[in-house]
Formats: sequence, structure tokens, C-alpha cells
Amino acid sequence: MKTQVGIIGAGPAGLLLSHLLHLQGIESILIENRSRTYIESRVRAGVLEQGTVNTLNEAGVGERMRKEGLLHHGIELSFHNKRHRINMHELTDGRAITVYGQQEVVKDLVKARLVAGGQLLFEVEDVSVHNLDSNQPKIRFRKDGEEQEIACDFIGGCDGFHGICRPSIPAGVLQVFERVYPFGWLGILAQSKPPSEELIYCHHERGFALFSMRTPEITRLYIQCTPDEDIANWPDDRIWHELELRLGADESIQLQEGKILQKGVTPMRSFVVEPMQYGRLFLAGDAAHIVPPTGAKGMNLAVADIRHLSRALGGYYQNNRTDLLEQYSATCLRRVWRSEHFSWWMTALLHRFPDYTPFQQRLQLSELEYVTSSRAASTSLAENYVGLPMN
Ligand code: RFL
Ligand code: PHB
Repeated sequence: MKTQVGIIGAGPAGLLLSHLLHLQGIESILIENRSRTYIESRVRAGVLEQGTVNTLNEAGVGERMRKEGLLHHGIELSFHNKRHRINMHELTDGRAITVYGQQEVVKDLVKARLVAGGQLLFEVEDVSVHNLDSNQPKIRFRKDGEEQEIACDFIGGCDGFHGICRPSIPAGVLQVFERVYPFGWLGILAQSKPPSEELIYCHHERGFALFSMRTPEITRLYIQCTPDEDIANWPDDRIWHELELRLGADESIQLQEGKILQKGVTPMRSFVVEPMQYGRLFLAGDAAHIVPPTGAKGMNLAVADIRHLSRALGGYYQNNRTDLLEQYSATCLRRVWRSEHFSWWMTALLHRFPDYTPFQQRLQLSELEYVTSSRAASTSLAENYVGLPMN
């Protein structure tokens, strides 16, 4: 097989890249090691920045998101069992976030690719990349038991944190920056009305909790747990009880229990590689960087990378430009590091760290009070949360 851009991974990054290239008349083949059903039902992110929403709308895949997405103008921070609203809309000149599940974005993109006759190959095996520093890199894999090879001009490495693209770059090329946190999130999706119309981030002495949602009938809830927590230790009753305690519910708010549809534990880390490129392999999204989910930045960063990569590839094919491809990594990394800082800061502000002294715990509470009472401090949180303007 031969194509212009070979793309590995059908997450938000790979699918959006394939679609944005198609809109510029650039051909791609996308390969994914899981099934279509699997990627369309994987429950993950839920918060889209304004810039992400604009990108999806401009790409013509925003119709269902505009109908079903929930527009939020604020979030709440809870500490000392009291809730404080951050009015993001007012603090950021009218910007907002949209709550719309990542798997819905994935479904919309898969559909758009298939309608346009795009080549999407699911359930491929043994993927490897070759000749990355030549003008004709290659992707090899097995599909239905047969060995296949794609010769291409460029490779989009969009295969997530555990993919093969990043580890295929020769040793010594990449600089790795990493921080692993001493906790994880136990996440559930439940058939129950969310306790509030907006997201509630809770600081609590028993640990962090987050109250989010997918629809007015489906809640998405998270509890801070150990990074290697055994889900078997969390029967449904224990989960609801713990959420109730951490929400610190007063009469104005009630947690409704409901059928738990999905449960999972996510360890938390911050991770960046520099540069996000080697030869003709360009890394994008989680393949190049990870943030802890507290700032809701992971998928938004993946979309921002793809905007730059598709524009750079467009410049190459339409005007023979190589400058945008050369600047790709540096351009992306500026936003990546801003989001890394914000996600680390939100994580440090809201979680219970096992090694924190009473002194550090007091500092955390003092910062929460400052963030929720000073206009300058809440504006800083708000503008980072809704996302800095994309270019
Ligand atoms: P993905 O989504 O991991 O997609 C990579 C794809 O590559 C496939 N793959 C391979 N395919 C072929 N060959 C191989 N060898 C392959 N190896 C892997 C995988 O099967 C997969 O389909 O990466 P991408 O596209 O970079 O997207 C990144 C986002 O998924 C991620 O950053 C977000 O989910 C992070 N995240 C959040 N981001 C937000 O912007 N807002 C949020 O509210 C938010 N909440 C979250 C999150 C992530 C979470 N978890 C579970 C990690 C909440 C949670 C709990
Ligand atoms: C979610 O709804 O899944 C979600 C929301 C906000 C976050 C992380 C996850 O910070």
C-alpha cells in the first residue's frame, strides 16, 4: 500500500488528523489495533475547551456535539464542605466549556471518515515503523493474518501513551520529563441525575472527588484512590458512600444513586518528550505527552497538536513549505507546557498527598481560599481551564 500520510492510532488525535488532511485533499491510511466497537465505547474525557469545539465545528463534525453537548459557564470548587463557584464566563470575556464525551467525538469522527470513503483499518496487529529518517518511511503490520506494508511520505504517531511510535525513536534522541503521582482516580459512569448542573471539584480530608456528567441523566464521578487500587475493594455501596462523604452534601445538593454502568482506575502522571518529532515521524497527543486529568486538558492538547500538524502538512503539500513541519514540535510544546503546569497545579491544589505535613495541608487550604476569593487568582484558573486561545 502507498499513501501520503500513514497514521497510527484511532483516538481523537489520529482520527482528527486523518479528517483534517482529507479536507485539504491529502490522502492518509489510518490503522488501529482495537476494534471500532472498542474505541467507540472507551469512556474517557468529557470536557472540551472552546478552541476544541471550534476546531470540530470548522471541520464539519460538530453537528451532534452542538445538539447534545452541555455548555457550562462555570465550575465549582468545594473545600471545608462548602462550595464556591468560579464564573468562567464572566472572568474570561464570555468563554465556556462543553461537556461531551470523548467517545462521542470519536464516533462522530469515525463516521465522517467512513462517509468520505477514508481508509480506516481496525484490529491490526504487530505494528512497527521503519526508515523514519528517510523520505519514504514505512509502517508494517498484520491484518487478518497477512503481513502488510504502507509506504508513505510522513507518519502521524497518534497511538497514545502505550503505543509503539515513541519507543521506536532511537535512544538518545528524546528528552523525557516525568512525574508520577502517589494516587489514582477511580472513575464510574452511572445512570443517575448529576448532583449539580456544573462540575464540582472537591478537596476533602479523605481525598479528592470530582462530580461530572455526560447527559442530564448520566453522571461521571471520580474518587481519589491508590494508584494500584484493586477495583474488587470497591463494591457499589462503598463508592456511593465515599462520594457522599467527599461531596459534603448540605440540603442544597443531593447525590442520587443509580446503576453503575462502568468502573475503572486510572493512575496519574505528567509526562512530556522533547522533541515531538524524529525524521518523518511526528508524535501527537498522548503519544508525546500525558497530563493528570484534573485540569481536563489531555484531549484538548491532542486536538491542538493536530491543528498544527495538519496545517504544517498542508503547507508542505500545497506550497512546498517545510518550515511549519520544522517548527511543529516547538509550536506544540509551548501549549503543552502551559497545560502541564496547569494540570500539575490543579492536581496539587485538590488532592490529598500521603506525604503532606500539616503545614503543607494548611498552605493548600489557604490557596483554595485565595483562588475562590481573589478575582485575579480565579481569573487565572478560569482562563487556563477554558483554554488559552488556539493559534
Ligand atoms: P488515545 O485516545 O489513547 O488514542 C490512541 C489510539 O492508538 C491505539 N493504539 C494503536 N493502534 C495501532 N497500533 C498500535 N501499536 C497502537 N497502540 C495504541 C489505541 O488503541 C488508541 O485507540 O490518544 P490520543 O488520540 O492522543 O487522545 C488523547 C486522549 O485520549 C486523552 O488525552 C484524554 O482521554 C485525557 N483525558 C481528558 N482529556 C481532556 O481533554 N478532558 C478531560 O476531561 C479528560 N478526562 C482523560 C480524562 C483521561 C482519562 N483516562 C482514562 C486516562 C479522564 C480520564 C479518566
Ligand atoms: C470527565 O467528565 O470525565 C472529566 C471532567 C473533568 C476532568 C476530568 C474528567 O477534570
